[in-house]
Amino acid sequence: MGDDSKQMNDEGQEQSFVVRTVGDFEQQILDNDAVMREKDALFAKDINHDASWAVFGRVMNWKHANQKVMLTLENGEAELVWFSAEILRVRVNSTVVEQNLYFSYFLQEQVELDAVSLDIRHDEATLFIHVGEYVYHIGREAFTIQCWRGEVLCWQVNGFDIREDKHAVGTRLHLHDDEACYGTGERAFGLNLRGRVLPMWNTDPGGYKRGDDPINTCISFYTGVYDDGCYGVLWDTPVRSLFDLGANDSDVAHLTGETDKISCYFFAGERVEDVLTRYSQITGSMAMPPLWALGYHQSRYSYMTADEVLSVAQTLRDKEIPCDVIYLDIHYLEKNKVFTWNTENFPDLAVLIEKLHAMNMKIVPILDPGIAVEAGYVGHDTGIEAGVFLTYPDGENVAGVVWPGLCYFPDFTDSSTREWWAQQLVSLLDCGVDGFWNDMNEPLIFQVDAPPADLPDYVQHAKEGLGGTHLELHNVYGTLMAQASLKGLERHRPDKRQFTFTRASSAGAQRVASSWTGDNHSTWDDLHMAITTTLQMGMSGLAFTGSDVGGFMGDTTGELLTRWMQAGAYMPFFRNHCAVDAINQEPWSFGEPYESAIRDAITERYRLMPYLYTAFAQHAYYGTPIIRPVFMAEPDNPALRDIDDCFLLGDVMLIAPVLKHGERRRTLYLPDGDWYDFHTHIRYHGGTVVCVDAPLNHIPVFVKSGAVLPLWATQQHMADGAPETTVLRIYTDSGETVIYEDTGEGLAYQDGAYRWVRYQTDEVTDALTLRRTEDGDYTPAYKFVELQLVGSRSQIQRIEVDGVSHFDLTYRDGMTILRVDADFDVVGFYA
Ligand code: MIG
Repeated sequence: MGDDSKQMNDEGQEQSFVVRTVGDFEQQILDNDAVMREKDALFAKDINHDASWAVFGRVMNWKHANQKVMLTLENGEAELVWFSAEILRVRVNSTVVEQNLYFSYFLQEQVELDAVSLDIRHDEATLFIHVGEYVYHIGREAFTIQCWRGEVLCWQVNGFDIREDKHAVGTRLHLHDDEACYGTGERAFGLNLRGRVLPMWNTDPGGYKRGDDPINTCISFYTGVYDDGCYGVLWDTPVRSLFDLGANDSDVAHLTGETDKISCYFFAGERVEDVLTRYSQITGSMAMPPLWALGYHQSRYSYMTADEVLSVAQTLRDKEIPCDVIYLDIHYLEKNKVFTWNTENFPDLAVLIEKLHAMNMKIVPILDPGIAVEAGYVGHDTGIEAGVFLTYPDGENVAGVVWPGLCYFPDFTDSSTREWWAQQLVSLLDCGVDGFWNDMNEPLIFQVDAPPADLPDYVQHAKEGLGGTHLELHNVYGTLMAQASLKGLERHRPDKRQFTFTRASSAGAQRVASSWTGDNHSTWDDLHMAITTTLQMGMSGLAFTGSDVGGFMGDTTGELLTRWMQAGAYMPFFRNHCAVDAINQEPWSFGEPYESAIRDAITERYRLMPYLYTAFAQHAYYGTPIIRPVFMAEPDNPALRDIDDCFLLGDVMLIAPVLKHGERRRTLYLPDGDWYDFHTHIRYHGGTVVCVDAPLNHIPVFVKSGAVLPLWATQQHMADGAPETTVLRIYTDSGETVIYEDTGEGLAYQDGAYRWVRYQTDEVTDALTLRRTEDGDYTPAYKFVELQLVGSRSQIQRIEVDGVSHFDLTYRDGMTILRVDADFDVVGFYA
């Protein structure tokens, strides 16, 4: 393949992957195509998507039991269940269906009901269901639901409807005039999705550009934000669906799915954070990742030999560029076949990994789902024997061409298939790999001279014994593959935290994997999109996400790489990765001044680790995104809802990446309140547009006044956890910051070994008080903290720590500095 790809490279980067690789596979694809056309003739259904729609009609009857209300409708039935006052599940179907047909992969296994009581009143036209502070109005003439808290927050126009052929259902929701819409997974658009039609169908476009849609991960959940509040809707089915968020009718969101029944969840809330927390109560949360997963990751397609892997790792160490993880892309495999490796180029995988581990470097290999149709190959033989592959309705295995050539595809919707997959990973795990990278799992198959294709809708899935079609289950394929890989890891090292990430996924995937935003390009606009797509994934419940830093397809430049590394250093998943034919983009590839600027950016991330880790914990415990749209800092300002060229990291930082070639100043809107420049300590008034310096060696970063930032000493990797001393950088003003701490590895946090430390600052004339309180059952190893006070209005002369005065203060870079015991209660700074 190596030579082929070189030659193809000469044809230019505009060509997509798949076209360039077809030479290898063309005949196989054509032969297989003929088979697929035959199956189509037998099994493809002719569906008239233009058939007319009907509503479910009048409420004929209702019953009430505990937290549930059952409605008999003119054209079907509905069931309403309140999981809390703010979370309502509605199920609607045209005929009485078995409840297990609502089995959902999106939900966490145990969804707890808050005990709430329903107080139901009614008049001729409406049922009024009082739950806590909310009143839900159910229209009786035409079944519709409205949610009120004082005023109406969210309502259905037309209730639910069903297409007459019973092959599609839908619901229409009112969109407020000023409403902005977020979520729905990865979208190569701007942040606010109002006015778009968004297909729910995981798709690999073979390299995407702005406007391509859908792409690899679609999540059928959106949040509407408007002046008086917000709400979220989870369309709880992976079936091929469409979210029209005000495109056809500007004040209506029309959600439709190709099924005859629907279950959906409505989440009410005052703030976006509330809606996302409630969403995570239903769909589950991310487990705390190992600290090393928050480090810098170095990848490319592919490091070709064990020696190359070692030399990249060694160069990172020699150049003191912090890094925790290095990657093996498909060239480590024997002829691209998953579960094998190329023993010529990787003669002893276990020894390679031992050497990397000795350098405190982790290693993560790629996994592709396609299993080569080749007798004698372990994946094939064991898979056939265990009967794990997807089939046509006639029982024949479905085949398609991907990297190993003609392949079968495991049916990950079967627990025994996931078991089989986990088992096949043991040999890799025994060599010491530290995590898994799940690729190609939309899933897709190659075509000749065309973008990748999907498996046919009528392909059969086990769906945990319930049975289902690919139309219904395509969108959970990626998540379930990641779940199977996770199972392999958990089995092998049950006491550790796990790291897996995936290209395709779905609602709830945060329970099993993190993700990356697929095959972008090395352009400035893609750097901008990296922010948007990562923000959007955070608004979709899957916040541990990042882009291929530097860009995947095409050649990056020193400046673009530097700016992307600087932005990526503040994003959740921080991995540099590029395509097989792209020029090298390791941190040193472009020499100075880029190399130093990149080293500084990565080093800064490692210094910020305890703060970054807190943002991860907020996601794990509360479903709050790790990086957040700027409007969340000033939710009442409707003008901010489209901003996606800056982002918030955690509660108190704002990042303004440079997104243009040659730019050395950056203009941005700084939200209300005062902010300090993280690099210069200059204080700015927010609530206005500012323009600040953005030299090549850093991008603008702001810290909210009154905040306390924990910082660690520079480290080259996370293997040693927290250093002995932590810095607390205090930004003069009054405010509050919360910091999360635990062991950084291992599962003790699940038994309560963690704590939240609250730092409260109060500024009065000539003095600032810092109060520290902690909540939780964990004591970290560090014994001291170095207090660094930024921005004091007059020279600090004395610092009082729990009643004891200190005059031996250090002054550096405009900061007043003192080392104190880590468990202080109150510190006073006095002029
Ligand atoms: O068809 O494994 O998105 O990150 O380097 C390409 C090779 C297959 C696509 C992934 C990319 C990876 C590449 N893969």
